[in-house]
Amino acid sequence: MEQRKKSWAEPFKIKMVELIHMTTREEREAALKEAGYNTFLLKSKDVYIDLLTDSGTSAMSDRQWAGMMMGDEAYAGSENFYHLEAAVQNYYGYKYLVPTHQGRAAEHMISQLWIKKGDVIPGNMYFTTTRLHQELAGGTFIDVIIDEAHDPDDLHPFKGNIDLNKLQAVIDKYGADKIAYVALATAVNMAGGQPVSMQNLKDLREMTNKYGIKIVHDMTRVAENAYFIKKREEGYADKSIVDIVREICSYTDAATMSAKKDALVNIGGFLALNDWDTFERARNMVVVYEGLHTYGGLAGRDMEAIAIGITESVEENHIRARVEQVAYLGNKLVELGVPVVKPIGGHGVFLDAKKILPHLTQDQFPAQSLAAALYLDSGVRSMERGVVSAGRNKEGKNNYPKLELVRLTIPRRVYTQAHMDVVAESVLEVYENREKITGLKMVYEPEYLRFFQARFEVL
Ligand code: PM9
Repeated sequence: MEQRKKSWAEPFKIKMVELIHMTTREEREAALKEAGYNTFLLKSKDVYIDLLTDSGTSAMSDRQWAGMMMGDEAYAGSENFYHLEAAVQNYYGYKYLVPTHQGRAAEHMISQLWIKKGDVIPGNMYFTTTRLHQELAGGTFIDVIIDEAHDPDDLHPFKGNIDLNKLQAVIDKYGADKIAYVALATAVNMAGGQPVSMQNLKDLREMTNKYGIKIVHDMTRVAENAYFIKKREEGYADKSIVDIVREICSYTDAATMSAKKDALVNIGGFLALNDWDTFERARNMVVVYEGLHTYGGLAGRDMEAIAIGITESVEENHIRARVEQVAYLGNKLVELGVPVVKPIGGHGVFLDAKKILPHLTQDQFPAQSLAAALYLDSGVRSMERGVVSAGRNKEGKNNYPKLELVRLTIPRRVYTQAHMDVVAESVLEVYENREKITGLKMVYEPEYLRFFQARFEVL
């Protein structure tokens, strides 16, 4: 007899709830105007379902909260640091750990340590904070992700892959000694949470070894990437997520981590290294910017929560429910005919604003406008991932990314399937009234990472 397909369900039950507030359309209109049509500037109290980000918004487990009570808040040598160090060594296989208050602090350190002025950093699509730190260190990011990643409709199963021909062209043009390192992200955020295949990682390692080029792994969502490898790549169906995660990390030399995502905590991150020399320099640097090398800007209790969160993040039932919940929303929107990035990624569903609002030029900020319209409709908060996020190039001109997206990011262990249904209904409502959506003009633009604080007015 053929085996019935088994549904996934959340591998937890709810012990405590946080009440959320529903607003009227008039209240949302006022709130949006006050926020300059930027969802980052909305007050949380004015948001109904918050899909701005999966960063620091996860629900911690009772085990993690119990761990918080075991915080050893000694200035130096906190017991929790050693628990975190052991978790990083055991689950990821990196030798040395420098804790940081969040991911971008680790990006700052590795950029300052490994990038010289005039260097280039090839990588699989830019990420906002990562590229900024590379530029502040005097480097230039070069995108070497496969072309399929820039096409929302392409169904390539590993749209996060690096195009080795593109990388070879960068090596030929600049020479290996001008390449600071390859910036490799797993579950590529700006591409829509798209994974990298293990084969691509192996090939990349072989190629970089030939030239003595290092690989820095942005492992912020490595467990989600591992889930896709298990599901889609030949030879991995029977391997555990733990083993797949370790194998991924084994092909890289260093890692930056925002523990606020995969690792299920509200704050924290780290730099992980394999070479002692860089570790010593990073350990010295962290005392300048973050705090002593055994806490790096974190409380002992925060490090304990991360250590426990790492173990939970690679549990099979957890990662399956996490990624499949995102797929549930994504597939629903596909069925409703709403243009989204396909295949559905690991941490969110990305609406294709270029396709939804073809009457707006990219200078009229279609994704920003769509995110504002969605909030107005239902109080669902999303994030622009298009021309505003892409910022300006070194000559001060706007970058125009091919992908102009609105990200519906799903926090881990926070919302139910019913919330996903409400989100889908609201997206459909906005989609059906898309002709009425007008563009925006930017009336305030901060110097760095403009998407966080820019203000807009309706055209
Ligand atoms: N990502 C996100 O919402 C936080 C706000 S947007 C900058 O997706 C990657 C792949 C990330 C990331 C943050 C960071 C920075 C590095 N790499 O926010 O500094 O997705 O902990 O991490 C956000 P921190």
